[in-house]
Amino acid sequence: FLVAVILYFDVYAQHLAFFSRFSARVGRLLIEFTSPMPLERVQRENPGVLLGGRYTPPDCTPAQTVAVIIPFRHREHHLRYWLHYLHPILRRQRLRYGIYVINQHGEDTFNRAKLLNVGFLEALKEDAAYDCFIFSDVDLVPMDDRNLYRCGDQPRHFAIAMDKFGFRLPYAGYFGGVSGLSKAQFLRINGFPNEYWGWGGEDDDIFNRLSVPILRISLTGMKISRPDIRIGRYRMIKHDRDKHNEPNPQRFTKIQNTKLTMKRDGIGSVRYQVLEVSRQPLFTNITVDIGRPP
Ligand code: UDH
Ligand code: NGS
Repeated sequence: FLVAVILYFDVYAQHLAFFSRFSARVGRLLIEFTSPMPLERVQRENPGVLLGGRYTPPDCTPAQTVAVIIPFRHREHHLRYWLHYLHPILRRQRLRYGIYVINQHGEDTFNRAKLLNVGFLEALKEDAAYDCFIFSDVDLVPMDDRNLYRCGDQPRHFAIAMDKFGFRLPYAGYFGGVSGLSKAQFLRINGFPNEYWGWGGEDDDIFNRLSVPILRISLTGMKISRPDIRIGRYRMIKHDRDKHNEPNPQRFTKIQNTKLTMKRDGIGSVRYQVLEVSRQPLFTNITVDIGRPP
């Protein structure tokens, strides 16, 4: 009997060890962007990911369904690295998730926050079960898989220690790069602004939305939650400034007025036209006409 018990635990331990090789989180990761990354390789290495970039863990029932939203135009090269690194991380984190690349059509001025609003609505059209939204730039890869891509009681800022800022927060109110809000948190601030055309300020506007008291009743603003500074580390893929995403000269005045503008400018007022939804093996690509600055 004793032998049988010992044998049983031995087999069980081997089983665990076998599984953990594929699925346990590992902590710090080695991230580099030098070797070429063909999409076929990324597909081959992620056979568990379903069409459209959907994944459900086979061995547990996650509490949340996470939509990862990526604002995008002309960054195919970055997207391949992002998919290569993020799919295995999200899988190890046992998430039920989908990846949505929101591709701005045409060559008019880029508008990151408006694309994120579109991503929120379009992901929900794909699957009404999404209750957590992670908004990620295409060029940011976490260096530690303990930085969990899920939502909590408070809005979450994930990219707090980027290599380009010396692995520190550049300023206390920084909310750029990668952030996450539950559906309820997102709706409570009327989503993101649609009126920031070009580079800069839209993330500060989102920070203001989260931080100011809402309406005049004493609803205090929400409090941003962040991971430990040793865990929220990121590598950014180096790149030059994109065309048609010049610094927006209006951004400094606009972020002074968030409290006034957020009621009329947000998820409730976003206008756009979806041109194509294409379910790729590792992500869903949504090409959208979001118009141009007035
Ligand atoms: N994005 C695109 N295409 C564009 C512009 C932006 O996909 O043409 C997306 C992409 O997800 C990117 C995000 O929007 O990660 C944020 O834009 P960004 O990468 O331009 O912002 P960042 O602050 O860089 O990272 C600003 C230019 C820095 C130039 C530095 C030159 N050494
Ligand atoms: C601030 C910008 C933010 C931007 C941050 C980091 O100054 O939108 O720098 O920029 N705010 C304004 O311009 C009002 S970065 O160093 O990543 O290019 O996210």
